[in-house]
Amino acid sequence: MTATPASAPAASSAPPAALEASCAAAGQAHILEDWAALSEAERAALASEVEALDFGFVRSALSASLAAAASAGAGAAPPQGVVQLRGVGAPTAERRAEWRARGLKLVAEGKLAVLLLAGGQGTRLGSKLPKGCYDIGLPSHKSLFQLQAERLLALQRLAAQANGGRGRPLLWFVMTSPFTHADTVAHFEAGGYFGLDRAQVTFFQQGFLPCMTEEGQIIMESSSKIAKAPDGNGGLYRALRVSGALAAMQAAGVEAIDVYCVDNSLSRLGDPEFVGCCHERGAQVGARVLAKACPEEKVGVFAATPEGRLQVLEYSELDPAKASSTDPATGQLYFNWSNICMHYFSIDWLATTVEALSGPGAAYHIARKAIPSKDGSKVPGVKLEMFIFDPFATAERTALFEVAREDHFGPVKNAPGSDTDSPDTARALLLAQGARWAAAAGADVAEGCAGLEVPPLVSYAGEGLEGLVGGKAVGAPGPWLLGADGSIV
Ligand code: UD2
Repeated sequence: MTATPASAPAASSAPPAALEASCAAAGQAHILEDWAALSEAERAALASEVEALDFGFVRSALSASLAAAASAGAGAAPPQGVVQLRGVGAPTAERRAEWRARGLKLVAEGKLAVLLLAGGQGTRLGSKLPKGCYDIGLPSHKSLFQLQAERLLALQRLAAQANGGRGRPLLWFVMTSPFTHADTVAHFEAGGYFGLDRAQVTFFQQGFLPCMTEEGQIIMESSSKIAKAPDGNGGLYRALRVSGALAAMQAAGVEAIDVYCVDNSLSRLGDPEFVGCCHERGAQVGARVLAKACPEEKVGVFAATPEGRLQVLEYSELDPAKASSTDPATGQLYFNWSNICMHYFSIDWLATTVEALSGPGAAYHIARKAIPSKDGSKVPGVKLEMFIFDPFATAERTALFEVAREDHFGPVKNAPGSDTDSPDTARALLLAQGARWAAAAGADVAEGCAGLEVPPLVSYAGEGLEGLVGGKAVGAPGPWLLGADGSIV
């Protein structure tokens, strides 16, 4: 009796009747057309992909998206710029201290949760692993995930200290995708959750949507694989319902969440000043914003809808003339506030939005792409993705909170060696921030010093360094790593 090699076609050549019926009923019978030639393993993989698909949802998503795209151009009034920060402006030190205390109290009472968007494929970076696993080359060689885990733990400790030494664990919800999930969980397991209690970290997966022709035919990547892509960072809303993560937040008494991007090396996740400000104002949606570096900077910008609601325009949607137009009253760029994908959502607004966007009829952005297909050719098709800011216009109460670029935005988007948004530029920003913090705490930082890495567990946002570095020399060239004992190595 010889063993059947895994790659040989299996005995029976017909697909299971139920599988065949569901594909046929959806007009997608071609998905199984190569079944007879597939191995057992390939058949199992294809069957589980088909079972995970909600054909009705996919069909309604495509038709709603095509309809929305068709009507978007017709008659829609042009967006206006957001010429003033909604109610934040230039706060006094006292106001900032009040917001910080309020934010720390929310953390200590378990009313704030932090949500990490980590489902993106990070193709521009060129790394095979999820972006959060990436080592941007700091002296400690910590990954982005580890830096963020330690920031979360540092914030949790600060909140407890500010509230009588008592505080709840700060819950961290990490959204992955089928492309990043396994490697992400493995990284956390290998790192022992970086000092966090495993129970405070919840991984949940966003969905994927099949790549299709405009007529709705699902494109096969191979004989046994459907061509698919993550459903965008706005896939968060459906994932929160389907995974049960929203229900878990509500059960835990969470009142607001702070959302950030895995690829922002400077992400001050859970920033108590920002969270405290949004909570005090009763904001449903809040966002940290930067003044644009220049009109042509490639970031999304905040704008007002004709009804005065909040929206984000991606740089691809803003023509150069509009991008460089200035408000005569202030001389400021009319579209001045750039989106760094660092958001605050009240749990009530989030629950309403999840309800609205995770059912049939939700519209997605349509990206028309040449999709690699099973016969080696590229098929003209569409990818559907939702952006996290798509539903912002439903919020009546919003807050845009200006932050300093050098302290809050260090994107890692492009491959090493690129001159913008690369691991090198992110590393330089982090090291420069640590040097600034040390100088402010009384250290003597030499000219030409390449910077100082201040680990999050030593300081979350530059606080408490006087006793460690006051009066010390931080020499050139460096860069250096600050130890919890005040060592600079
Ligand atoms: C995002 C913003 C853009 C600007 C820029 C600044 C969106 C849609 N665009 O553009 O306005 O703020 O960042 O850096 O937010 N992600 C998922 N699942 C997905 C796709 C992305 O979790 O299916 C995550 C990804 O892991 C990252 C974040 O969303 O944490 C933004 O990723 P991106 O590369 O899609 O967005 P980008 O940089 O083009």
